[in-house]
Amino acid sequence: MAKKIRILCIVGMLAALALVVGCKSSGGDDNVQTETTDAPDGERKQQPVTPMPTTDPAIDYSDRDASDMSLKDAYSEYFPIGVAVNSWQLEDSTTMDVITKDFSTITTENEMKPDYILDHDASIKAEDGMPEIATDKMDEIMSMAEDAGLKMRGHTLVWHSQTPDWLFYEDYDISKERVDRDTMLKRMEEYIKKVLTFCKEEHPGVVVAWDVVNEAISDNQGGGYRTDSPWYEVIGEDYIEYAFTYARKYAEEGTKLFINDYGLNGKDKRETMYDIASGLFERGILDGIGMQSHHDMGLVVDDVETSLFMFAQIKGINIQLTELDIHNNDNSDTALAEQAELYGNLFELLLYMDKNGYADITGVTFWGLNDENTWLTGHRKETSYPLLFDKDNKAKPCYFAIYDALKES
Ligand code: 9MR
Repeated sequence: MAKKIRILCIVGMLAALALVVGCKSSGGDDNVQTETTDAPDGERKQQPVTPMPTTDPAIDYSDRDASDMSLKDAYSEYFPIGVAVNSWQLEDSTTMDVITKDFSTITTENEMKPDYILDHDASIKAEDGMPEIATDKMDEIMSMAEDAGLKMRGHTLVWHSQTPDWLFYEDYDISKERVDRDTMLKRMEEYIKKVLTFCKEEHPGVVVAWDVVNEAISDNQGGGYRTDSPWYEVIGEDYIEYAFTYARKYAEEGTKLFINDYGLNGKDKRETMYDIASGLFERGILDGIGMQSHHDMGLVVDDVETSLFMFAQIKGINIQLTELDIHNNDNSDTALAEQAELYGNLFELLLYMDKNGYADITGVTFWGLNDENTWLTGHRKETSYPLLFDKDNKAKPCYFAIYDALKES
């Protein structure tokens, strides 16, 4: 019954979105790094949406046992379930058992970012003046993934952060001038070529998706490009197009190429993302939109729905939740039950969209394995309990709620 009403609402919503997708966002930039789950200006969706069936927060999950359960198996019909990891976790056999039981893909939380891959000394010495990469760590991680039967999301090639400053300077020396656009484009191409060729030749079939460009959209009102990225400053706004052109040229056939960002449930970033992604998708150089999905307990699942419907207007585009977590500073049973309800509702939405063909959801990755190892505790400067497992890798209520979402939808 609720779903019938929902379908009627969807028809209305699609019509409203058809109007909205014509909107253009303008420029602007700033350095805000935090996720916004709501539209910054309090904007809400164009049509009221029927509330989804919710996971009952009163359910007592304490007697549930996750030992015979597997999220990746339970969701295998719909989309892969992934987790962000660090290499030390892959080296630890107990942790690896936890990872392989519930997840089929991994993303390196840091170790495949330019800061970790680019080799300054070797780049300075390179006779052709092009950037050199160090592949040992990457090789190790990809071998461990391969041995464990895990696929990988590559994260990330072109980003304003965790990319060494020297990459943008003459002779890789920050006391000199920034290089010109043409030199930077050559450096970009060479970097992308070296990383993707290594993946393709040394570990074929392991990396199934890449976040080619990360966080290119401004947090400013109006959205537009993040103009304080060194990539933007040296190359100009078409750096995104070039990055995807090179990535497509050198990536293994079948690797899905994503543009990835946070705060995509806010109107301005959502619309800018739609504009950028639709152009690149039409040209065949982009396959999908990565919605990072760093939420907090104020998550409004309806806002996610609005974004999914808008992005899915780009017919055939993949949508992945690439860095999912829900910040929660309270480890009480009540707070964990509320968090479980949010996670449950979110997954009911994802299943609903995917099952009915309203959006092609091709993966959901959690940004960390357990509450002990979350970036949020440092970032928020308070202990955070955002993930599926507690510090002892015991499944939390949200784990069971995500499982139960399969029954609800
Ligand atoms: O989780 C990552 C953390 O360990 C790093 O210190 C941080 C540095 O910026 O990056 C974190 O991962 C980010 C991801 O690469 C891109 N989206 C936002 C993530 C959280 O900041």
